Amino acid sequence: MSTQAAPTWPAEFAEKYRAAGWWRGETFGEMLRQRAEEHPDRIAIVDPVAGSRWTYADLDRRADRLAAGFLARGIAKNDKVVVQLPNIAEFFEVIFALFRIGALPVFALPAHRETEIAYFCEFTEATAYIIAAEHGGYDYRELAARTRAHVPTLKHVFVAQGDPGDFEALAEVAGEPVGYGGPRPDDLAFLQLSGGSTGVPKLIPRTHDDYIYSLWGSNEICGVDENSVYLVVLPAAHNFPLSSPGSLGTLYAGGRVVLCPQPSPEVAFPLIEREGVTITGLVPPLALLWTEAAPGSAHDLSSLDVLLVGGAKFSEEAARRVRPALGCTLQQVFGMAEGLVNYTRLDDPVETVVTTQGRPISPDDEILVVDDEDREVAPGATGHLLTRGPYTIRGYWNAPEHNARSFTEDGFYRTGDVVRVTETGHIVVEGRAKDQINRGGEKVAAEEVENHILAHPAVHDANVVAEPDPYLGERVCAYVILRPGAGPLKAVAVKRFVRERGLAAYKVPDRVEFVDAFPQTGVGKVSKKDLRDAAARTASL
Ligand code: J2J
Repeated sequence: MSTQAAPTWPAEFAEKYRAAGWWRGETFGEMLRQRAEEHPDRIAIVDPVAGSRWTYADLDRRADRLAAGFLARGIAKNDKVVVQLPNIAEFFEVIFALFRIGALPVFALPAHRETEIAYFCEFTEATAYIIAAEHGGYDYRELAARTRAHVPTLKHVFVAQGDPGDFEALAEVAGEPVGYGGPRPDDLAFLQLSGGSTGVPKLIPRTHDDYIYSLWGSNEICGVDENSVYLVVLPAAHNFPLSSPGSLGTLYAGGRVVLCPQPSPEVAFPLIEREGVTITGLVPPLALLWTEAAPGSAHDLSSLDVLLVGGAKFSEEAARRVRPALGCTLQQVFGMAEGLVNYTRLDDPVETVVTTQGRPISPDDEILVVDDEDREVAPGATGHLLTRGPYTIRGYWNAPEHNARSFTEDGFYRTGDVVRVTETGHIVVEGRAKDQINRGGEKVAAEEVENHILAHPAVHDANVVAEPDPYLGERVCAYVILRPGAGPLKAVAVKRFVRERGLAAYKVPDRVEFVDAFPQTGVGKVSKKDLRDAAARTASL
């Protein structure tokens, strides 16, 4: 596959972003080296389960040795490596080793299963796949064995933690550091996953230059510096905890990253107290849970300065409860792995913080709000959000047809979000035009789930829509038409069928309804709006 697979910024834009100082000409590998030279003994990574506390010098040395080991096994610049790790210290050792070589991590989530992993490996022609032996009661070695059996390019499986079984332990991979011609700042650093609205997930090509800008830009807005302690609560590879400002922003600033093995208050609150956590990021359902648990908690949460909430719309009432319950400043964040990230500012008035999703990081983030015909709407009116800027991609990786739909001719990304912009330039998310369900921050592409349901021999047709849920915001609801004479089918059988096809659990429909026909629009297409309305009525019964 060609290395030109990812559309990039036209030269005049790249020059502009460099001249403005947004792109600093740094790479992740050099960045870590510099920090390790500046403050070798400062703690970079805390993994409370393993009991490890790595200094910047430790992380730098580990990344170097692992990079040498990867190179010795033939993993080279531009090779793709699917990384599916829980919140463990090795995640950082692995990605910095790959960054040093210029091999590209492909960020999978721990929830992904056979279907998703096989697709990432096949589509990227990945040469290696990195897992933990077990996590959350699931054996990733079995997943790896099945994946390797039908992905011929996959030469290596490395197990970062636990018994490696038939595979190679990551701990054995280390070699003596050698020189390597690492990547350039404008080279790709990794492939991030898009929430997606199509049959298969799209991959997002991010460069060192653009991503590093989103980090230091976020650090300035969120007050992250060398004294910051960031708790990684959400899955480490997701764009939000990785970069807004997240673990990588914190490492850029020389602060400390603490890994939280799971997001419940029972696990997170003692860690906040013990490690003096100053900042973290949560999706709305978790923010609700923490807000409810904090007042009765015996743990001292007073070190927590800033709570970022984003990934899905945070309701105004819930937003108002954050400071009284947790004693910290709320920052709403509306971001996307494709680029654009908006934050409410630390000195914004409370009303702005609780009623808007913030404004862009960069003065060079261009925001357009347009109608269905791409005409700009009147200021303050609601429309589709298009954006272009110094850390927003110009196209997905190897997806020319999809890119023609998802980007305008002049390079604006069609976010699929429906927004309005206030007089102060803050964005309010009003809805969504993309065919996606936002299940408490986890994105589910309707078409992907529909395709899996359609594979059932008794199913004639299927449509998947969001239905309201008081805790998650939205849940996945499937409407199914059975084949004539197919005999009865239970909802649980459909759910089991989808799960057994090897799909992440969060994509399995929460509810399945059997119907005789789908509501139609005037032109005879299925009306998803009517299905959503029907789902909302049932959900409120
Ligand atoms: C409403 N919808 C939101 C919000 C994201 C920081 C924070 C989040 C993400 C993320 C991220 C929302 N209110 N506050 O990458 O760096 C929905 C929108 C958006 C989509 C992107 C980050 N915050 N959303 O959630 O790539 O629909 O990134 O387009 O997973 O989530 O999803 P994702």
